Amino acid sequence: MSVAKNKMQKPAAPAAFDLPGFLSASTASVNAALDRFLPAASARPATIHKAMRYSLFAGGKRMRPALCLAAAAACGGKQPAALPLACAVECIHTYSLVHDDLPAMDNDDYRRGKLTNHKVFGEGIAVLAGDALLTQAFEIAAQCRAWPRYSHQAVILELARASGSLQLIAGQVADLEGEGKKISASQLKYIHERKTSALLCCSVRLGGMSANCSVAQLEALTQFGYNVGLAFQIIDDILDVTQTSEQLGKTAGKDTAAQKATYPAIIGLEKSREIARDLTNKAFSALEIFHGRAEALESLATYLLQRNK
Ligand code: GRG
Repeated sequence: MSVAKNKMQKPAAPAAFDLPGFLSASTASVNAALDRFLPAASARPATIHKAMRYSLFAGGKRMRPALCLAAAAACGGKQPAALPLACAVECIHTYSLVHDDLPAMDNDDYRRGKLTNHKVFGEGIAVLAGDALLTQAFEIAAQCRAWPRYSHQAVILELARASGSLQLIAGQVADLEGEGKKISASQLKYIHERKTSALLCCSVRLGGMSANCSVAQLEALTQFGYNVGLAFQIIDDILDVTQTSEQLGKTAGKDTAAQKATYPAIIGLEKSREIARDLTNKAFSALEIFHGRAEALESLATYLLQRNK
């Protein structure tokens, strides 16, 4: 038998998932939808709408919307149903970055490779732009359709809980209060779970809800989101000490300068990488219930572990 014939007889290997294609398509859809949902830059008062759009369209990686759309796909959902929720999560994420960059918080000059919101529009407008983005998120989410298993109330509750004083804000408070102090690994985990993992987890859960997912699928997405979210923050901590400001599009080395507790500072770089890998493996295991239909989620988890910005 010739070599050529042998090759032809081999069963075709499943085509590798095209993550760059998925990411560029999801980013384009999310950007177009955000543009439709947000008031025009010229709408009065123009300053606030320009400021909201400035940070929202500054070139973020759009990972939370991608996770939301990928989760919807794993549950057999259609993109148009998930899109408002993907946009809502990105508005909340952007609000948190605008406020985190303020002088009263992390006091940063660069974000997403551009001057921070308050550097361009002033502190007062930056506070208001963050407030307006947070409110916008709920306005957008309220426009999604309801599903047999998930009402509007369930969707709004999901967003409110992830961004409220027991999750995102709790993480930020603990982060602020921990600056300059020696904190334990378990306190650091508390911060990471709330500051980062809660919104990532919310993103995949909302994606599942938009596909009217089963209770078991929602639980699997919760496990996936929690573990990927923690891994994401550990990688963020690692990048802060291993990458340059140019590579990150934000000031590198900020955590060390602010004497912030991070995984590399507490347990070292290698151990931090190992934990991020273990968490990603746990996230993969959670996807077994989807029997190969969660390719986009799997691919995103690998990408988030290996990213360099
Ligand atoms: C102000 C309530 C409030 C919360 C702020 C977002 C945040 C909490 C702090 C910013 C610093 C930080 C390390 C946050 C953890 C989440 C995180 C890693 C944000 C950066 O997310 P990316 O990398 O950013 O997805 P882009 O710009 O790509 O969207």
